[in-house]
Amino acid sequence: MNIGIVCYPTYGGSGVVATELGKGLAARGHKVHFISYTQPARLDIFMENIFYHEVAMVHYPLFEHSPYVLALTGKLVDVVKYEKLDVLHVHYAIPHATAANLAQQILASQGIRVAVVTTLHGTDVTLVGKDPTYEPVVSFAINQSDAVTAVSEFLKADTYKHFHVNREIEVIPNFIDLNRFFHKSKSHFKMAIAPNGERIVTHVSNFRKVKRVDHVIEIFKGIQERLPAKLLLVGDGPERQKAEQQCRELGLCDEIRFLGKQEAIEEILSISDLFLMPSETESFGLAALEAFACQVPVVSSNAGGLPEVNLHGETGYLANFGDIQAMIDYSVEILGSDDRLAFFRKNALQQAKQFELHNILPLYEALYERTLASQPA
Ligand code: GMT
Repeated sequence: MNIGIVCYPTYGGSGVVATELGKGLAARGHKVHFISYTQPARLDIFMENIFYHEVAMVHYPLFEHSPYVLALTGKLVDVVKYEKLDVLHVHYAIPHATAANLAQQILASQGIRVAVVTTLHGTDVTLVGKDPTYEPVVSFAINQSDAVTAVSEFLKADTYKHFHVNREIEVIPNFIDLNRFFHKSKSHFKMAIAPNGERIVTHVSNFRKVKRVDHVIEIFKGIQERLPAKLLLVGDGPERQKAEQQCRELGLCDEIRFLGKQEAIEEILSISDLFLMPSETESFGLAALEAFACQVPVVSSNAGGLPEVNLHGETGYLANFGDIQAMIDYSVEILGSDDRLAFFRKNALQQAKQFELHNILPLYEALYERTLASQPA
C-alpha cells in the first residue's frame, strides 16, 4: 500500500505514534510518505520506502498568520497525485483532518481517489477541538473522514459527547516498539544522578499546563521527605520557567534536574524507579507506556484514558486528579521496599507487552484495507 502520514513533527505523543506507525508499516513493505512542516523528531532512520515531504509556507505581508491549512492541503494534493497514495492517515484532527478532506475533494474533481483515515489523539477533542470556534469544523472533518480512530475508549466516548458526530469510531490503542526500550541501562548515568543510591523519580512531558508539572514537584517534595530521592524532569514547554521557580522556592534545586528535551528517552527511563503523571486530562498517556517498557511503574491521575493504561495496584497507582497526598503515599509505598518495586516493575513490563507494535499495527493495516474496499468504484 502507498500511505501518506500527516502529523505534528514535535516530541508530542501524536507525532511519536504517527512516526513509529509509519516506520512499522514501512518495515512491513508499505511505501510511507510523511507530510509535515518539519521532519518528525522520531524519523531518525533511512529506509528506501520512507519518504518525507515538507510543507513549505508562503509568506505574504498581508497575512498576519500564514494559512498553514492551505499550504498543507496543496501539498497533500501534490503528494497524493504524483506519489499515487492510496490512503492519507492524518494524526490529530486540527487542522490535519480538514486539510485532508479538502485535498480529497480537490483530487476527486480531477478524478483521483484517496481514502482519508483520521486518528484522534487527545486535546484535538478534549480541549482545543471542543472550543466553539473549532467544534463545527472538527465535527465536520470527523464525519467526512472515511474512517476514524481514537486512541482510547475514553476519547471515543468524549468525542461522541462533545461533537456532532454520527459515524463509527474505532478504538485502536497506542503502541510501543519494545526493541527500542530493551537493555538500555546506563549505570554510570545512574551513579551521577543518585550517587548515594537514592530512588530516581522521573517525569517526561511537553510542560503544558495540562501535564501539571507543579503537581509533579509537590509530589516529589512529599516523597523525598520520607525517603532519599532525586527527580528528573525531561522535556520543555510553557510551564518550565514556573517549575524552575517552584524548585527554587522549595529549596529543592539540588534534588531536581531539568534535562530539557531528550531524544534517547529510553536511557533516562532505564535508570528510573518511578514515573509521575498527575495530568489534568490524558486521552491515553503514551509516556506511561514508555515508562512501562523500561519496567518503571507509574503513579498517575485517573483522568481520561489513563485507567485503560495504568492498572491500579499492578503497574502503579491511580489517584484523583489533584490528590497530591494520595500520590505521595502511593509513590512511597512503591519506592519504600525493593520487593514492592520489583513486583510493580515486572507488571509494568507485562503491560507494555500488551501494547507491542506487532499487536497493534495489523489493526491499522486491516482498517486501511477495509476502508479502501468500501470506497465506491
Ligand atoms: O492532545 C494533545 O495534548 C497532544 C497529543 C500529542 O501530540 O502529544 O497528546 C495526546 O496524544 C497522545 C498520543 O496519542 C496521548 O498519549 C496523550 O495522552 C494525548 N494528550 C492528552 O490527552 C493531553
